Amino acid sequence: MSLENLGWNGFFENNAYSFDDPNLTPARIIGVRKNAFIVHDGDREILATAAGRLYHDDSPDSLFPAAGDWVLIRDTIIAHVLPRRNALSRGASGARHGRAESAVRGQVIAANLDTVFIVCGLDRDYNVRRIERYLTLIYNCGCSPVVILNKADLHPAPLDCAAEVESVAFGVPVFAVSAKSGQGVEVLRQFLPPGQTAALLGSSGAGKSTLVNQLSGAEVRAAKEVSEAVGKGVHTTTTRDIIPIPGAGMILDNPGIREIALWDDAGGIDDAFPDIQALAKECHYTDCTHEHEPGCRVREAVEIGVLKPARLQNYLKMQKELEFLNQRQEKSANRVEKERWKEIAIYQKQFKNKKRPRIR
Ligand SMILES: Nc1nc2c(ncn2[C@@H]2O[C@H](COP(=O)(O)OP(=O)(O)OP(=O)(O)O)[C@@H](O)[C@H]2O)c(=O)[nH]1
Ligand SMILES: [Mg+2]
Ligand SMILES: [Zn+2]
Repeated sequence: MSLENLGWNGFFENNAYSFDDPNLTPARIIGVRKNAFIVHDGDREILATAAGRLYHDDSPDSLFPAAGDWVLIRDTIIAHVLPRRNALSRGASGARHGRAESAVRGQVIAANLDTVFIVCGLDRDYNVRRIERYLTLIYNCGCSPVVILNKADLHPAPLDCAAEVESVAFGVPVFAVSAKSGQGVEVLRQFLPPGQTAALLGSSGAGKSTLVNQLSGAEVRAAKEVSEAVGKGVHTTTTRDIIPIPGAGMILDNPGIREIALWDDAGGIDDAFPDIQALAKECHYTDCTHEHEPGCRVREAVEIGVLKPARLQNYLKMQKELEFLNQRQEKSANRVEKERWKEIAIYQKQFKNKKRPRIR
């Protein structure tokens, strides 16, 4: 393994130069554990911890290490996280029920990705609306999606599903495969050239770890089994790990995702719904919400059967979520600003009190 095989390139090198410290070594985060990280420096794997400073520094430029990050280490300490090419983030779990503050924090699933595989089982897991949501999330993060419809062996007409997904995922490659038997898996290697990293996203049980095993030709990941004794799945993935595929790139196996909360609003929704976007341009009102206004081309398209009502509903739902998120982020920014002024006021008061000699 060399740094280049791990994905090191001029972009990261340029950023590393600025630190100009011979005691710092570049390494990539290939595994995330509870309070530690597994990093690879091109020669070996090292169990490392993040410098205390990284836990406390919440300035916008300060990054906390995530899977796929390039970092600078000093022995076993991660001293700096280098700027990211991209980062796959979602709303922090518990965002809806948690404190407002946690709601406006994103969770970085992984950084510096070349491809994101959306893995969807062709069993009860199959859901076109969820795929649309994944696409919005992935486009928002500036990553390239590929849809993998897994467990094709369990479905009577997997190609019909692939066609259905293609009709909502404009220009996105869609493949029906069986990770278990290996059928159709080989074509995925085109997205895994040496030095590139692909991440797997999908529900628990979709077959992500099975796919990693099939691609590596070895049982590198424990795949879920249903324990007869307890009737529950065991071996469900709980860690994020980047696995090198022999003779190819790297693949990041993630724990299954239950809820895909949108986080960024970087135009991903427009990329995921280019059909609605094009129709909306023709609506009578430029700020048409496509819900009740006259002269709405989007609703007309639904009426004449060109656009599926469920797709429009999904789009509007996500649109509202993003608006809500923007409002909360703005509110939180205002609060932070207010708190900063409060601190300044307290400081000024203390300063004033100090200057004045105390009279007993
Ligand atoms: N029939 C069939 N079963 C599959 C296929 N791929 C995976 N499975 C089974 O689906 C179950 C779940 O597979 P995993 O690979 O553990 O799923 P996962 O996505 O890694 O799940 P989490 O780690 O919980 O997120 C296992 O029992 C696999 O054997 C497939 O192509 N066909
Ligand atoms: Mg797994
Ligand atoms: Zn409209």
